[in-house]
Amino acid sequence: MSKHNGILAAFGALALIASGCEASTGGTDAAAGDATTTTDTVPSTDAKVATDAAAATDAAVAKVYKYVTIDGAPLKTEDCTKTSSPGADLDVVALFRGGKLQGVGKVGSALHKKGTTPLCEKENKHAEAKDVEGKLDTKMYTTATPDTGYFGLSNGSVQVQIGACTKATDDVSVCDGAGASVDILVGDELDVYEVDDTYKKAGKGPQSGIADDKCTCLAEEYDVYVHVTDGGVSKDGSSLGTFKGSATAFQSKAIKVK
Ligand SMILES: [Ca+2]
Repeated sequence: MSKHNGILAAFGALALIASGCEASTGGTDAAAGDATTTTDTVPSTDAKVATDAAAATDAAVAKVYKYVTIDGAPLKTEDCTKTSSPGADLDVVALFRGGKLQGVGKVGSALHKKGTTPLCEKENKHAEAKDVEGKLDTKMYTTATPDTGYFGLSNGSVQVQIGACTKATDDVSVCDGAGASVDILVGDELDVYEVDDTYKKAGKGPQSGIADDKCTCLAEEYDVYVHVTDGGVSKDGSSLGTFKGSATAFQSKAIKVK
């Protein structure tokens, strides 16, 4: 009996030793765990978000554009000798930021270049590039009185800067574009008012009512670019795409600067 107890006592001591080992092993585990936690502090690697901040640097590098060019070449409309159409008829180029009108074609800034193979020149009764400057001012008549206020682009191009409104307004039929030059930023919106079906009495937007409903006012295509330097379309410019208005989709005029 006592001999048996002695064996049990020996087993108990072994168990204590064993649990002591486990304890020390557990301690090691705990230490390792803490160490791992420290490693988790690798979020300091997340501090590489600072590297992401490089994205902020990218944003800072985003171009600040100074010019808009609207190009009718290559002419995307039908043969003008059949339609007597001198390509897109441009009334206004307007710049919006956050829904606020920043300006329109700057007075005195319009620069017209004819297409390399001019088309529709003799059919074009609206060859004054300055009609792209300033506020929406087209007038269309059903009588013998000539229309006024827009520029027939044909397959050439016209470059303008944006001029601030002398008096703050969000109305393109009021803003004069006679103020200081306005930069064009990524994310801004350019609205090109090409004389199309939206100019009818039943049209939409500020141009509604300018032309009689009998006016055919065909919507025509044009390419839009923004660029940093004078004439820099292909050097430091960004193509914003090809656009065309319509009687039912006025928003197609809203062009995002990228
Ligand atoms: Ca005009």
